[in-house]
Formats: sequence, structure tokens, C-alpha cells
Amino acid sequence: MRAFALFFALVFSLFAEANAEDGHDLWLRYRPLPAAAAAREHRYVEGASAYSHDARIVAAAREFNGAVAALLNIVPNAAIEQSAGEVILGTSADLKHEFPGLHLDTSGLGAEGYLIRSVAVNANPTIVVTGNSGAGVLYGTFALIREIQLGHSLANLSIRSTPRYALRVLDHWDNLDRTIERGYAGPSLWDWATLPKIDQRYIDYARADASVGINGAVLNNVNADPKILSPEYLAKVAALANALRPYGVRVYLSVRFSSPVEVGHLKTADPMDPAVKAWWRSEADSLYRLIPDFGGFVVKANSEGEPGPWDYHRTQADGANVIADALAPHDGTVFWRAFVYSATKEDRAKQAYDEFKPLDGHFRNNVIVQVKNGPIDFQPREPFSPLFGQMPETHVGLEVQLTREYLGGDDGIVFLAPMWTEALDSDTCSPRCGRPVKSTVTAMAGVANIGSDRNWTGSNFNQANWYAFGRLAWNPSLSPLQIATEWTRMTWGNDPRLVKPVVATMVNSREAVVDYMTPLGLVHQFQNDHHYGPAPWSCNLSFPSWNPCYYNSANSGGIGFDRTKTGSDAVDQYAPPVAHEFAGPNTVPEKYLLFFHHLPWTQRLRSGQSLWDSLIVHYDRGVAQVGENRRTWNSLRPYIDPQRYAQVSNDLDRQVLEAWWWRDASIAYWQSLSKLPLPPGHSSPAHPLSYYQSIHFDTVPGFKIPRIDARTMCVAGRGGPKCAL
Ligand code: GCV
Repeated sequence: MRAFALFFALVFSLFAEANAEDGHDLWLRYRPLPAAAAAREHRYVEGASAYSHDARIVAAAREFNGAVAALLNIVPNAAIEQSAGEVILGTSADLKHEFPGLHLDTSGLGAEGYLIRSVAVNANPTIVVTGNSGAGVLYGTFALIREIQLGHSLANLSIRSTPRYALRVLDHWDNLDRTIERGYAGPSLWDWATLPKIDQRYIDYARADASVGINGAVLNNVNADPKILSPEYLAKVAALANALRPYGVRVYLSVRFSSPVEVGHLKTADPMDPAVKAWWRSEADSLYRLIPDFGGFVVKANSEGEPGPWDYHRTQADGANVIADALAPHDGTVFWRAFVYSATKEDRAKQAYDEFKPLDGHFRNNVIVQVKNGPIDFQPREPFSPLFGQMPETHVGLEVQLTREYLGGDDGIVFLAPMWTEALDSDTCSPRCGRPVKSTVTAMAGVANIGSDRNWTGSNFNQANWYAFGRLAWNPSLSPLQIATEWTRMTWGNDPRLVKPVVATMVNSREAVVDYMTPLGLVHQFQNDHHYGPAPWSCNLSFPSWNPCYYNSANSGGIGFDRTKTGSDAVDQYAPPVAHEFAGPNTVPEKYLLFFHHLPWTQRLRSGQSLWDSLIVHYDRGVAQVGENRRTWNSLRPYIDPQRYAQVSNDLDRQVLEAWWWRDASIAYWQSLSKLPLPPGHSSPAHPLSYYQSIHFDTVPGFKIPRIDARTMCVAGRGGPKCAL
């Protein structure tokens, strides 16, 4: 078979744009390797050929040749077939036919795994990238590009990899008017007004997804607009599906449970009603006629005002199954979210488990119950949800949030891999110890942080969270250090003088944010609605569990939420060894202390410090760390391009101010209750409590993220370099 022509003109126009360093190129930045390294690796690579008509393999060849043209500074050879330096791309079936002498073991690679091997073809040294499908070859090709970007040797390659989870999906909380719920990167990427016209950005988005193995995109907000199922929008969805398909990304939609009423004009959405069942079936049938590889639906039901099966006295399983049955003939999936809670007196942390655990085994096989990493809501730190490991007869997926709703939006640097690996590695002890969350789940979903900002994610460092999500969904055992190192080298450069400090900053950044926002197991201390900035005093919302005061339970006697037997007994939802550990104030990991215990301010901790002193120390440690990260960045000026250097400097300046704001406001409030002096060496808040309580932003959730007013904060001489102005 002839290798298919490569479209270099297109490739070069794609990469020519990449000269400006504005963050747009992500980790697919493909800057030239140092001349010596490029010459060394060029010996192994002349150009790639696709031995397949599969669009994913054709796309892989195009990507590879564009990448090596830039990285190795060569003109890839389009007519390389069967000579030295060829990179052979094809599925095992393609290659068996084309190269009968090649014996490549693709068994065990599954549908999406890949094999990269250095082999001799007709005595010529070549590299083969293969798998059992076009998707496998595509992922293998990106892995090979990554090897080159990282400066690894291409001699004697032998790399096998398979994804741990079959479904690795980004959830875009994008509304049809292009606002994004909890989005901090500008308006939605999806331009519904101009679709079905295809923008190059959709293709670049898919390239980035494919490069880290993400294979699904839920296009719209889980607080779904029923219009998404109208013919007008479905035509646009189909166009996007066509654009993303060559990169292995299937589209999914969030749907409203009440769609049979709103879209189908039925009288009810009761999942047991035959007309409702028939409506979902015919809806699915027509959708699959339009998009044969459509992924499926995501449903947020009976949560935060969304309709659901409870409205008809049916269970969450009844609700999920009616939709699952409609999708099953087409191999579609329902991601059914377990994020349910209501204004009952019951501890919010217990509600999802109470509802879902008794339904274990009642969900269809094509339902994935999608569970947030913690029992509350994407806080800077929470223990893992007790649902993990405790629904053995159900497919459970882990949902994490890439967009930093509770972590400062696009302020500064907050690398989330340490948060996600903390959850993935948590031992559920269910049915026995040694069973971490990562081995109990079958899918990963991530709430996207992507918008139409030039740099995609609102800040250059937020890109790392997109990258990390994909890498962990492929291999949840990767360490944050490895992920940060890969990303840094591909995004900022291989110079060790920048790699080491940047990686160190990334890896410490999540603990820093926990320290200055919600140390020792505190959660949900944010301003109402938009969740930017501290408001631990806030207590006026009618829904009790939207109030920070509910979570801190602070008073003159102490602080923390009692989830032991004397309180809500949420600990009892965990498997016995975990429950036992969390139940004791002296056995619970200190990082979760106030999540499970209400303790006197003067309580002695295992460290010997009092709870009060320890809280202050944590706040100050967070502030100090962010200040140090700012100074580290300052020292990197010689190694970073000016535009991105300035952008990140600005992001970090805001984070320094934000950290002081959190620290001062929180301490001012706690001190108004505890009446205790600060330990020696720790300064008092810059302003009285009333000052922090008067900071309000006129904004709404979504991309109108409020900004801390730098000038106001500088009055007290707090913060970073901007305060010198
Ligand atoms: C999409 C939190 C967020 C909401 C979000 C919800 C969810 O409550 O604040 O904006 O809604 O989680 O995950 O459904």
C-alpha cells in the first residue's frame, strides 16, 4: 500500500503562526531542540507515513511531521516509504498486511493502547507506532512527539502504554449564550452563532485533548438548556463532532431531565411513563443518525434546582436507566451525577451517599455514576467521597474540577495534580485496605477550564491542569512531579535552570492555597455565589449548606464540623478502618481535622501546638509560600519569553494579594470569636474585621470573575511588587 500523501503546506501554515509566545500553543509548542540534540535524533527520524486511511492516523502523520519539522529543524521527507528514518504509522491490521515480516505484539493493548518500537525494515532502521485502532496510533504518535520534546533519545525505543480508564472526558460548563459557569478564560470556545462553521480553534482544541489522551467532550453546562436538543443546535453539535473525530474526541451533551416536557411537549418526564421512555428512545435514535459515534448524555438531576426523578417519586436509578436504555443500542453512556443535596437538616456531606449507596446494583451497565472527588464540592482540600469503593455493583466515575472555582480562578499558580492524586491514592479500605480510589473507578471526568482566551485557560499555568487531567485519566499512577516536569519542559523549555524552580513551584502550589484559604480541614469559606475571596462569617443564605458558617461551626468555644457520632456521624459512611481513623481527633490526618471534628481553640494537637496557634501558622505558611513563588518567578526572567513572563508575573501579583486577603480576613474573624492573641512573630490583620466584611463584588458566577482591588489592599502595605507603586 502506498503511504498517503502528507499535506505539508497545511502543516507549515499551522505551525508558522507559532512564533509569538502568547501561550496559545500550549504544550504543543514545538520549539527547536538545541542543534546537537536535533542532529542526534534526526538520525532516527526523516518523516512519518500513514499506512492507513483512518482519519486519526492521517491526522497523526500530519501532526508528527509538523512537530519534527519545528523540533528538529528538518524538512520531513514525504516520500520516505520503507527507507531509513521512516516513522511507520498504522494499526496492527494495516501493518500485518504491509509488513508481513514485522512481528509486533499488540495483544493486551486494548482498543486505545499503543506500541512504539524501533525496528529494522529491509535492514533500514525505522520506528513503528501501532495499536489496535486509529486511536491507539494517534496516542502513540503524540507520545513519540513527547519523547522528542523532552529530549529523550530515539534509539532503541520500546514503549507500550494502555489507558487505565476507557472514558476520559472533559465536561464544559458552557452555556449556549457563550458564558461559562465557573469559567475564567473568557467566553465559550463553542461559537454557537457561527457553527456549523468550523474554527481552527476547535481543531487545535482536539489536538491538545488527543495529545494527553482525552477522548470525550461534553459540550454544554450540566445546568443544561433544553434547547441543546433542538434540531438547530444538533446540527451544530454534529459539525463539532465531525471536527473533533479525527482526534479521537467523541462529543457528549448535558441534558435536562425534563427534556421530554420541554422539548418533546409531553405532559410528564416521569421515567416510568411509556411515552417518556419512547421519547428518549426516539431522541437517541435520531441523534445517532446524525452523529453515529455520539458519546452519550450527562445528567444533573435533583441538584441545585435541576429537575429529576424525585419530582415523580422515582429513584436516581429509575431516572438514569430510562435514558441509558435509549442509548444502549447505540453503545452510548449516561454519566449520571451523584452531586445531589437538598435543604434538609442532614449534613450535606452525607446526602449523596445516603441516596446512592442503597441503589448499588440498580443502574444499567451503560450508566456511570459520576462522583466528585470529595463529599462537598471541589474544595481546596476534602477527604475522598465515601461512595468510592462502596458501590461495587455500579460503574463509578471520578469527577474533578480543572477550572478553579474555589481556588482563585486565574490568580497565580495552582497546580491541581497533587489534589487529584491525593484523591486517587486514598485508600477506601473497601472491601479491604489496599484498594485506593483509583482502582475503584472506571472513568474520569474533568470540569474544563478552557475558554476562548488566547492562552485557552485564562492563565498560562492553568494549562497545566488540562494537561495533568489527561495524563492522570490515562495513568492515575503518574506522580505530580513527573507531570509537572513534562509539562514545564514542553511549555517553557528544557533549560534546567528554569525547569527545577518552575516544577518546585507547581508542586508546592496546591498546599500553599490550602494553607492560606482553608487550612486543617476547613471547607467552603468563600464569598457567596461567585466563590472568590473569604467570608467565613457569612450566614445569611436560606439554604443552610450554602453558608460558610455552616461548615466552620465556629463560636467562642471552638471551630470545626462534628462529623463523629456526637455530630452528624458522617464518618460512619466510610469503611470501618477509615471510619475509625477519621473518627478520632488524634488519629484523623491533621489535614482533615476540622472537616470531622469540632474542637476547642485551645485543643492541643499532635504537634504539641494549640489548634489556634496551628491555624495561624498555616495561614502564614501559605502567604509565605506564595511570596516565595513570586520571587522565584522573578529570578526566572532571563529564561522566559517576555510576554509570558509578564503575564505570569501579573497572575502571581494577584495571588500574593489574594493570599494576604484570605489570611487577614480569616484571622480577623476567628480572633473575634476566640479572643486569643496571635502567637509571637505573627502579625495582626491589616484591617479590622468590618473592613473585610465590607468587601463585596457586584458580579455573577461565571466568567465575570471579580478582581481584588490592588490599591485598596496595598493601603496596609500588604502584598507583592504592585504595592510599591
Ligand atoms: C454547574 C457547584 C458550583 C455550581 C455547579 C455545581 C455542580 O455547586 O458552584 O456552579 O453547577 O457545583 O457541580 O453541578
